[in-house]
Amino acid sequence: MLVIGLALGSATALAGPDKFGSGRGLPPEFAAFDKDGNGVLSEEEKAALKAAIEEQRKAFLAKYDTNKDGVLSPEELAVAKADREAAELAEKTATFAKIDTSGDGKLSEAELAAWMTGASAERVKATLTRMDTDKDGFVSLAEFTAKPEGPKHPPGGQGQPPRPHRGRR
Ligand SMILES: [Ca+2]
Ligand SMILES: [Ca+2]
Ligand SMILES: [Ca+2]
Repeated sequence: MLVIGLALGSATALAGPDKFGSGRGLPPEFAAFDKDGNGVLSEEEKAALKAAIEEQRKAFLAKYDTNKDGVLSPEELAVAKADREAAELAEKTATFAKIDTSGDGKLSEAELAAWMTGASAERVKATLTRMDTDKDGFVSLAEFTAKPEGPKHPPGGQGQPPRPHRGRR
């Protein structure tokens, strides 16, 4: 699930700062290919990563290119997108349940603080404020799973295939 995992990475980027900034220069998806663990991918490691991405791309195509013409039509892409969104939602819902230790279906500041280990009180507050769109002081599941309206994915419709990577080459 490398390609999709990369896309998911951003969606779950708020899944705890403890997983990030651990001094490693590579995101976990890439670090897996950093065999000697020096934080840089050698040509050989890059080739392995590329091969894995190509594998993923092929698997992705095989799965969603339902009419087997080698191209993902807007309709086929829509299916892929729906699948990915469902997976994202499932993942976010699972994360939400983990954070909601009281099990009341909403995240309090204290629960967020417990989850964001090492984050300052300001940062916790800022995170809460950012997600708490109805301003009731808690993050509901709907708020937690809401899609941030970002300019990252301009509504295309030109039938472009999704980029498996974000700006890395
Ligand atoms: Ca097709
Ligand atoms: Ca709670
Ligand atoms: Ca709220």
